[in-house]
Amino acid sequence: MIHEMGDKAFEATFVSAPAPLNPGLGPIFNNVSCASCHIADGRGKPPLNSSEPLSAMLIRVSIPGVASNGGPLAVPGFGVQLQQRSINGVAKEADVIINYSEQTFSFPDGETYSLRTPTYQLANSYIPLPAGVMLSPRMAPPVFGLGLLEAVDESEILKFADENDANGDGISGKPNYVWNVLAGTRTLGRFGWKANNPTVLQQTAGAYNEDMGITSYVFPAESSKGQTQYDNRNDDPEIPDSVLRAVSFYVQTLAVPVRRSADDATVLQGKKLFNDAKCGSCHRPAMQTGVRVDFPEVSNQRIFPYTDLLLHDMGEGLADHRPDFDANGNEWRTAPLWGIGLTQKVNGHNFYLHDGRSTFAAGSNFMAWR
Ligand code: HEC
Ligand code: HEC
Ligand SMILES: [Ca+2]
Ligand SMILES: [Ca+2]
Ligand SMILES: [Ca+2]
Repeated sequence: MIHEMGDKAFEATFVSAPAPLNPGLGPIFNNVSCASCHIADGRGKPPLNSSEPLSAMLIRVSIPGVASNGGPLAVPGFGVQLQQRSINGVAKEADVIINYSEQTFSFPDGETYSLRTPTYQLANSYIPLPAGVMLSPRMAPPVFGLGLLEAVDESEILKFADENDANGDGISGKPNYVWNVLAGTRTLGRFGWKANNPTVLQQTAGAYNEDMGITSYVFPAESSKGQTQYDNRNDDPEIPDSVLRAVSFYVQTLAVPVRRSADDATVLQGKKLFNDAKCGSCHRPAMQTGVRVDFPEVSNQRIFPYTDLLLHDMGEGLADHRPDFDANGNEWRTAPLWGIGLTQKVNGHNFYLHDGRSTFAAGSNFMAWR
């Protein structure tokens, strides 16, 4: 029941206030609904060239330094997220222009993949951007199975942490501790490409606030407050608590796709390669969820998310050079791999990683087994 209410709200398109249905969009925003970025509860698609507008992707911004909550330092006049769209009569913050240089590589079996290196530029900003602005491009990730990841006890996750590689296996997973708005302190981060968000509720409220310009009880101030775009409407919070809670519950209870073709020879070969390459030292196959008395749906289950929810240094190639709480500019959260083999089917593309730069051939052996 709440799940279905949340499902509808996840798809609801917001419009600028006043309006009879779903008002409050903006004044500045990235997109108009949750589902416009998390397409079919799956992932977004990056622009393919510099003339395609940003849609299911957003750019976090900050300047060097640390905010009082330990997080990124806001860019004066822009905050910590860039909104490249706005309602009528209001200035967007800036345009984002993406350019790619593309290189093709081959796997040992001859299958090819390409890696595109994107560069990002901001143009037409409504006021001049200060020097030294750091950009972190982020594509909308899939949103299923997150209630399960949220239910894993912190101690279970910290078991895999080995920040200084004390066990000498070359893998040094590190937890992120991030600002938890409702707790009023820093707690373990689990969500977002840098594990920069502690809970599904805060992630959801943050998405309404920054991505769509919709205020709620968790974030009651417009993201544009203090900027010239601010609308001064006395209408906050723009969604009732019940809607925020229902959407959060919807995301928490979205089931993971069932594993397919587990005995297929190609799949077994892929599994062997995955094990031989030690992918599982970051993409941990299994975890146990804790006991959540209030949330039996996700309690006490053995899950197979293929992540450790920790940060890893992925090198200069993938770096955004923008710290996010304890994550430095080279570090990213191990992306969960469950359900990833369905990306082509659900989203019609194979663009992976935080900025969607990587493409694998459709139906790649490498990916199909989960
Ligand atoms: C403009 C596109 C966009 C919109 C609109 C949007 N999201 Fe997201 N979502 C993202 C991006 C990008 C991330 C990754 C953020 C990060 O790394 O900080 C994300 C992350 C998430 C996550 C965490 C996923 C994970 O694996 O860690 C959840 C949950 C989520 N969004 C839910 C929502 C909900 C609910 C809404 C609507 C209220 C919404 N999003 C609207 C782009 C969007
Ligand atoms: C050192 C830890 C580590 C190891 C080892 C590792 N990964 Fe990852 N993997 C990551 C991180 C971190 C990301 C997210 C990087 C980003 O988005 O820029 C990621 C992302 C991915 C993605 C994209 C997921 C998505 O949702 O876009 C795939 C696919 C993947 N890894 C597969 C593998 C395979 C296959 C192996 C073994 C050959 C492997 N990884 C080994 C840490 C690791
Ligand atoms: Ca608004
Ligand atoms: Ca902003
Ligand atoms: Ca408002």
